[in-house]
Amino acid sequence: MSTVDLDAKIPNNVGLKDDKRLLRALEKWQPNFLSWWKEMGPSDFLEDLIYLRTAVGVGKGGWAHFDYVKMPEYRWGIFLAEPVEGRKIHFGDNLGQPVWNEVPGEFRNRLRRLIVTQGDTEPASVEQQRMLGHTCPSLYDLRSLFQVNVEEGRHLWAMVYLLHTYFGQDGRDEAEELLQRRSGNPDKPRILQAFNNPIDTWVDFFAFTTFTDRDGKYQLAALAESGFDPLARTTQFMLTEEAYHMQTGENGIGRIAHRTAELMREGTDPRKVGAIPLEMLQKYINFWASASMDLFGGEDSTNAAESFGAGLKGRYREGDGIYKDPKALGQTYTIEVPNADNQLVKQEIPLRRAMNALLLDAYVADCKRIIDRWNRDLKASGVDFQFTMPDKRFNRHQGVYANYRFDPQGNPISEAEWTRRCGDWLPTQADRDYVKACMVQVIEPGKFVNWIAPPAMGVNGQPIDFEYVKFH
Ligand code: BYC
Ligand code: FE
Ligand code: FE
Repeated sequence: MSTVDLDAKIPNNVGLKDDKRLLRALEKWQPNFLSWWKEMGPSDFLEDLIYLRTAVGVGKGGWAHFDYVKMPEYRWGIFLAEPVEGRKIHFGDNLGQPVWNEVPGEFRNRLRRLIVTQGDTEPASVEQQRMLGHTCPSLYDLRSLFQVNVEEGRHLWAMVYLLHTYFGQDGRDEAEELLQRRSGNPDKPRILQAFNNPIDTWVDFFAFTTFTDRDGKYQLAALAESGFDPLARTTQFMLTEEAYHMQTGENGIGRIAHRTAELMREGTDPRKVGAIPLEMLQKYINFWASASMDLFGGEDSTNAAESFGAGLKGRYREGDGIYKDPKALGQTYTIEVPNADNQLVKQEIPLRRAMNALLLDAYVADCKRIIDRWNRDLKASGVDFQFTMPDKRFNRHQGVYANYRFDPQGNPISEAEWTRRCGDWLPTQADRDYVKACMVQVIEPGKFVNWIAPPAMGVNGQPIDFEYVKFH
């Protein structure tokens, strides 16, 4: 049982105080992280007191600690889930061997790449969201934003811990570069495209936390199966934080739709009162869902095959014994790819090469469940509108559909039709201008801007009109 050292300069449950070299390296990185936070984290609000939860343990109840904190004083720590005695690699070519507690030499580059890619998304999202505080729809939502932001900061710490501990000088260099790249900067962009897209409205934020943080859930879940045990244990703990981010998104979009439905039922045109029309919300769903599907990489991927074969990245819930063959050999996966006439033709690929496609399928099914929940509420509101999840072929820039055009139902279409219709499917500049104009800051406790309904309940048993942020 690893004990949690909460009083250390870097709170942790990895026995940092007994590893002086590692401790020194991380303590050297810490001020750089803080400078990055002050420069690229939430713009302003650094002196304000935010009602935040902080991890104080990795077991049940480890998240129960809430207090007012200034963001730069948040206790970013290093927490790994408890090790499982005698854990074995449970998929791929090394099936049945004991898990690794050191980096296996032959997989070093691949592993580092996975960790760096994961790590890069965390600060990227904080950068993308840094201006949102100025237009928050309520104090409740402002707190949620900052909760998500500090936890993404902790996710960066989680990956930097692995880089510093297991990858020597290369790892320390990579950790430094994680603080150098900048979301949307053409000279030093973040690694994955969705993390270079601007998030300058709360509609983007809620769609991002619904769809992009949910990619986070699936990627982390696949890494939590890893035969490299420190990665598995780190990502397992990160998943407990991810749940809150996705909930923020689901509730946010749900509350926007609820408010619009309420207005429509009264016979008010949402556009006349600064609310978000449902068709417009659907376009933001289409945009962020498709951008997030790109984060799964190509459907047919030798990278994915090798990561699976090596035992570095498993399938979703691989450890629950839901797959027949833990080696995934001798099976195929059918993808449909367009031919020269833009007709979809079936093609069989070895299952191992389809690991990204399998993870994407699980993700899409999950997204559909969220959309169903929004739709149930719309139905109950008596409004004749239902959201849809865009097909996995729609608006893709990675993978087998990247160079073709499809409508949101996944039917192949011509370039001309795409040009004619894409403004019906994705936010236009006019839509973005309209949504931006709706973003006005509301910070009186218990008050909400006109385009969003209040949540069903407050945070940590507090009332909805609680002072979630105390301004200095
Ligand atoms: N953008 O074999 P392929 C989160 C590259 S989100 C740019 O098809 P692979 C979070 C790829 O690198 C979760 N490049 O795919 C959410 C490769 O380049 P090379 C983040 C892309 O490698 C919200 C080439 O294309 N975690 O945590 O199997 C807020 C061919 O790639 C993209 C991870 O991503 C793209 N979208 O899979 C905060 C997990 N897609 O090698 C945080 C770690 C592919 O030819 N990463 N490429 O030069 C991975 O597992 C894999 O890197 C990917 C790509 C799944 C991303
Ligand atoms: Fe994260
Ligand atoms: Fe997240």
